[in-house]
Amino acid sequence: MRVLTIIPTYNELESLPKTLGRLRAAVPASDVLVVDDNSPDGTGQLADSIAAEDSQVHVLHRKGKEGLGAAYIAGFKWGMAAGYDVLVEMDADGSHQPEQLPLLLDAINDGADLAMGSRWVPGGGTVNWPLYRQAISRTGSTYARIMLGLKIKDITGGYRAFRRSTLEALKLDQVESVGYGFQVDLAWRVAKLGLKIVERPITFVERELGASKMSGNIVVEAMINVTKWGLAARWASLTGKKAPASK
Ligand SMILES: Nc1nc2c(ncn2[C@@H]2O[C@H](COP(=O)(O)OP(=O)(O)OP(=O)(O)O)[C@@H](O)[C@H]2O)c(=O)[nH]1
Ligand SMILES: [Mg+2]
Repeated sequence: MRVLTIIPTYNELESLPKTLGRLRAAVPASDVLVVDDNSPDGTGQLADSIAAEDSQVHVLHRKGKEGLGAAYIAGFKWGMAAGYDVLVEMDADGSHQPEQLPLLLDAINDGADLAMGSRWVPGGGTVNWPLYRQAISRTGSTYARIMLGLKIKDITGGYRAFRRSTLEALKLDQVESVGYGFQVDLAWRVAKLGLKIVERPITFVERELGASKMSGNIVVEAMINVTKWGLAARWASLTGKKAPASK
């Protein structure tokens, strides 16, 4: 299994080298693709200098900040074109511990089409994450679970491993959401295809360095989309037709 771990970055100058070092030590077999949106702090150049020393590290430079979702889609396409079998999503800020990546890869080996790191299953959790962030995450996941009729406990989480065939089956060009909405969107699309989704407990650690890019708008976008998708799915099952607004 050829594994590519994709790390999107925007101003992660302090965090990126630590995360990369930990990842290369924890899962040496995984290649890495840093997808940088022309970070003003020079993260892209730093990634280039690390890549120059390590042939398993690659860098994709994008013109400007277009959001997490667009960065991942560009990274997935790069990885699929390069022939990887498993594509991993991992934040640069240390929240997704590289040492826990084998848990997700094991789940893929055991037959999962999508393995999701989960804070909200037994054994999972968070470290130094403010209570209000935990509350937003739990409430958002519960709302999405009910609205979309899914069993996934942590649907906004962004530590995931996709089997290549899963990404091939998705229409990546139709995914427009950013931030948390992007993660929910992908999980919802995988679930609708009837593919096998497995959650594995992870411990999510609050970032120690750099600034968060999370915003109220991202949360609102995700809630509005989940409501739209949930209503469209209900409409479809009631009428046997696709709802006019569904994608
Ligand atoms: N390429 C790219 N990366 C991004 C963009 N926005 C966020 N990221 C990266 O995506 C990852 C997650 O972003 P964070 O700011 O940590 O967002 P978060 O994890 O939701 O928020 P915190 O929990 O507060 O850290 C980090 O590695 C960011 O650098 C973007 O527009 N482009
Ligand atoms: Mg973060």
